[in-house]
Amino acid sequence: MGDWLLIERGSLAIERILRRTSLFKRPAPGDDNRLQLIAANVDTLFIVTSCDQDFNVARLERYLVLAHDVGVRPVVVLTKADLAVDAAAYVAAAKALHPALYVELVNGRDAKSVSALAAFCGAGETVALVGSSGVGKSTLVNSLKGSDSIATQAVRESDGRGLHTTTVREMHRLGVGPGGGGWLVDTPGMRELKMSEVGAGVTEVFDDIVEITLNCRFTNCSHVDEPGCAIRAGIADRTLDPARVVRWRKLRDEDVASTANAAVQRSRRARSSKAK
Ligand SMILES: Nc1nc2c(ncn2[C@@H]2O[C@H](COP(=O)(O)OP(=O)(O)OP(=O)(O)O)[C@@H](O)[C@H]2O)c(=O)[nH]1
Ligand SMILES: [Mg+2]
Ligand SMILES: [Zn+2]
Repeated sequence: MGDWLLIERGSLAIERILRRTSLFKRPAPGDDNRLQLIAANVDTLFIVTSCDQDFNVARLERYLVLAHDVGVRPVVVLTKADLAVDAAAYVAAAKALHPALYVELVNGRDAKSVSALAAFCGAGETVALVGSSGVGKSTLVNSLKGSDSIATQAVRESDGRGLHTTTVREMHRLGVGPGGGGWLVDTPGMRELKMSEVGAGVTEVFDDIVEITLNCRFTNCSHVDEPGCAIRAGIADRTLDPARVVRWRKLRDEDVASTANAAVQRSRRARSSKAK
């Protein structure tokens, strides 16, 4: 599949061999600090979530961090608009994540409804679809292709979760014609999305908060109990959303910890390969 990769290896050096316009990676599920490459050369990331219990601001922010970190344009695609009582509320919550964020509300089963997404899928464009199982990624691909060749499956009735219908990453070519010619990468629903070495992405997604920290009296302010903390002042005068600050700190701390951990593992591996 040409440039398209799914690699799971013990060595992080792979990242340096690949020269891609963009490269998604994440810590592989499990605790051994390996990286899993998700997709390369992606122009646009459709972050797919449904207008129901799948919708989760903290998880969306994680995907946004990934997209910003690799320099891919993120688009939040809200599916199952036809089933939602108040779809506009989901749109508003998604738009609040970042001022410049594209948010599209669709009924993924309806070709007309997804036509706004075709603008991102023109000739030479590659779009990867990510999100939980059952949110309708494969359904979107079918509707954009104008076919029903890709398997989809109803979500479990008891809790609305998907059944992991798509099990491997697959590339699909959109028909040539207006709004066609692009490539779609359908991916299996992700169970967890850990973050490592995405500090730049965290800074971009939370650029407003990072800017405010520049006004803290101490450059190493932890924003907990220091005097002259601009973050706490912002929370106090309600210009900052405390929940968003908490999510920022959590992502930043997670990134710092796992990045340090990955660096240690990398040098350990380098030393042991030299010793051989
Ligand atoms: N009513 C409605 N149903 C939808 C919509 N989008 C998807 N579905 C249904 O949701 C179910 C799951 O859709 P899939 O496309 O298989 O979901 P997926 O994200 O590809 O799931 P995995 O392959 O498991 O990751 C199917 O029964 C779809 O028909 C939508 O916008 N509205
Ligand atoms: Mg699927
Ligand atoms: Zn502070």
